[in-house]
Amino acid sequence: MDTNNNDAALQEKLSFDNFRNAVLKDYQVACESRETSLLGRREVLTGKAKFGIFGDGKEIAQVAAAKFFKPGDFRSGYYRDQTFMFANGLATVEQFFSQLYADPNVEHDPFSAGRQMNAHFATKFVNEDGDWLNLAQLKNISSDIAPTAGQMPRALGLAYASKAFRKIKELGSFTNLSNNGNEVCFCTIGDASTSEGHFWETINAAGVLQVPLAVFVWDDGYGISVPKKYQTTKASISDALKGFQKKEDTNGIDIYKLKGWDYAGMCEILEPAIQKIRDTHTPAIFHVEEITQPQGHSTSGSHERYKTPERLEWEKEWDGLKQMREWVIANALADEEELIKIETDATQFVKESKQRAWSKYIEPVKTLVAETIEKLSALQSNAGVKKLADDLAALREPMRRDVMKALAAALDIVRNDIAANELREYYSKLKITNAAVYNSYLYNEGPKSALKVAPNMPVYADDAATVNGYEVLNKYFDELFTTNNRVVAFGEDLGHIGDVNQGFSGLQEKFGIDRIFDTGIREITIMGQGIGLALRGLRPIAEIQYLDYLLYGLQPLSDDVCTTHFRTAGQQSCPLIVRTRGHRLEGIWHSGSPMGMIINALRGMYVCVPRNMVQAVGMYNTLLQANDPALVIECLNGYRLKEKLPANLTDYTVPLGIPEIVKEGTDVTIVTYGSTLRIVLEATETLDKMGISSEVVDVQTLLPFDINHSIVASLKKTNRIVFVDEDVPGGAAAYMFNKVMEEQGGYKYLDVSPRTITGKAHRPSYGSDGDYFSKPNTEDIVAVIKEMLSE
Ligand SMILES: Cc1ncc(C[n+]2csc(CCOP(=O)(O)OP(=O)(O)O)c2C)c(N)n1
Ligand SMILES: [Mg+2]
Repeated sequence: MDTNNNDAALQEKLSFDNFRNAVLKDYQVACESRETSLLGRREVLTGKAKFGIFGDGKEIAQVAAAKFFKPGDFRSGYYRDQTFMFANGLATVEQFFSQLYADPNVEHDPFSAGRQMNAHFATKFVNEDGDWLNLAQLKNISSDIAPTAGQMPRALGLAYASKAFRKIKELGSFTNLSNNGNEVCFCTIGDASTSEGHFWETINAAGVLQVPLAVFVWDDGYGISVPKKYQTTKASISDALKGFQKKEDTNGIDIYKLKGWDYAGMCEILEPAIQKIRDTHTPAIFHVEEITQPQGHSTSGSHERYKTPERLEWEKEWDGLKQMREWVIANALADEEELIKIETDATQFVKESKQRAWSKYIEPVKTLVAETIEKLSALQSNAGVKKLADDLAALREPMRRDVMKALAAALDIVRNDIAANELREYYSKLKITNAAVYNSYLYNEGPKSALKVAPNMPVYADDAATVNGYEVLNKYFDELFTTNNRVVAFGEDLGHIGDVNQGFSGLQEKFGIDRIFDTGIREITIMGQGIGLALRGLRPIAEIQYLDYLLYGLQPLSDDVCTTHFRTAGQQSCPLIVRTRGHRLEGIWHSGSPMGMIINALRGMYVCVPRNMVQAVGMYNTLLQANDPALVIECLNGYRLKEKLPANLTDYTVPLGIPEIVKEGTDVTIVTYGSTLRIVLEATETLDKMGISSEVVDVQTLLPFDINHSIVASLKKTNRIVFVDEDVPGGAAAYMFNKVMEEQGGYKYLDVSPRTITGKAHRPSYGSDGDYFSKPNTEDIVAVIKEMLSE
């Protein structure tokens, strides 16, 4: 009896000690984080870093939230979350400063290798070979982006992936990627950013889909200087969202209000709430109110300009650190002395971390400067060079660009002097090293590069069937979903009816509603759903119903997908395939071909423009073997054209960046792609009859473009070239022109001036006549080429 009592007392003491220690650890992290903000701002104001944005004021809310972030979970957040990162052991203060200094060494700034502004975090998802790590056992941070609310669509997708893993039985074996879909996506957003459409689209989709999404709104009452009365209906996001509240017999979201300074209150609400999200996949929003921002928005301005003295006073009083400190004392968890020790230790720790980060950042640059000065000293006899070396040596905080500028200037002075040969070589070598540091990883460069997929020709049986274009796709997707469990496809009208052109007809019935499904009309979050699935190791094919509506989904692609690999220095990959259909059909919004816009906005994705469905399938196969994201634009008017059905549907590949000569000729090279190719071929029949022999090149992919420079080879033969597409003047035709003339040196082989033939600047008029007079037509092409031949 006695022993039992002792045990119970001991247990109680232990659990009290554990509790006390955990609280004090949280207070310590909060203090370190605050100190990081204060010191970080100073580093910017004294010129050691360019810009700084910090998480001061959110410390207490974030140590509370971090308690419930488990291995396997994901975060999709924004730049205020340093405390959450520190509390989870996913960032150190030293790493935080390394990023502030833009240290390009990925071991120092493991979030972005100096490529991102500070407080833009990430963890590693893929290894150097492009294989996914064991994400189910890691705490995962999808790489932050600066566009406000840009994290929302991705958050939906990361949460949605848990649902996919839980529902799709074929995914059961991917235990490295998910533990039965138990992973919650923690999403953070500022109060003002909830004004963005992205926020509303995401919340609505989450309420419909029922996914494990926990949205934290850090509400400090301002978006930079604009108060929430100008941002949000009723100046309260939780009040405005009330109609979304889930009830017993409805879908929807749970809504909680928290106070950002109330450590105990937040922990109490969050523990069961996060567990409910994990268990039931009911999304929730945590409106964290009464948050402060002691240093104002960022280093770019001061908040005294827009906050009243009363507000500033209130912020001091309700500072989370102060409140937590009082709570700790009031509950006798620590005494004044203990807390002062935590606070002074924090100050010291942050100072030392900062110093370590600075020396790690500056030492390699100083070494480079010393090496450069030594190289320059070989030419010391030249007074100009000597001055350059002296100036470089005098810089207290030199940068790599100072070295490059000094070297370029020195080489300019000494010109062809052979004594400068070594210097010239050194300069060239540094250019290459710097390019590797600053310009790499836009696409996968390792074994998972789409450009490394081996080409494999389609094979045709002797009695190969001739079928409609859509049937080629339909049979392909049928085989693909049978052989590749990681593929899911979704979009508007894609599930039940099998897409508006029947590519997926009958396949939902066969493969289930969780692998092939309909979505709401919400292109931004369809892209987000794809992003999240792709980041978590699946192979989503996300559909945009018509190319014209890609514009709605373009922001997540351009800002998020295209930069993922680059901004994480290759540590995250987003192998999303966006499928759409476009080019000419009818009317202003069903016939667009805004390829110039697309290829400019989507560097970082590949852009495939197959001329028919057999080519499209080969491109899908190529992409599915690699980790690069891509857009595939099928020809809207090609679904009912007849094509021969290959026998090796899921095996053959179309290599990216390799044009195909679809008709050989000697007088003129015509470069084109997509639907226009058929118009061009029609024109060449007329030209043939006139005795003009034309060579027609299908570029097949615009990104990448003709990587082996095969088009200039054709031009060498014909000495005449014309680029044809149905984009606006100066769009993708001008891009192809530039590639061949400048990059491939095509200008050297011209007998007559090169031409572009494009659509008109306006959107196409309706009907077949509208099409004829708006887009390039056969007669226009014939006329231009006749003119070229007579020059
Ligand atoms: C799409 C977009 N518009 C504008 C900006 C510039 N900007 C950066 S932060 C910010 C205010 C965000 O306020 P809030 O969401 O409340 O977050 P807080 O900084 O207050 O935590 C603005 C307007 C941006 N980054 N992205
Ligand atoms: Mg705000």
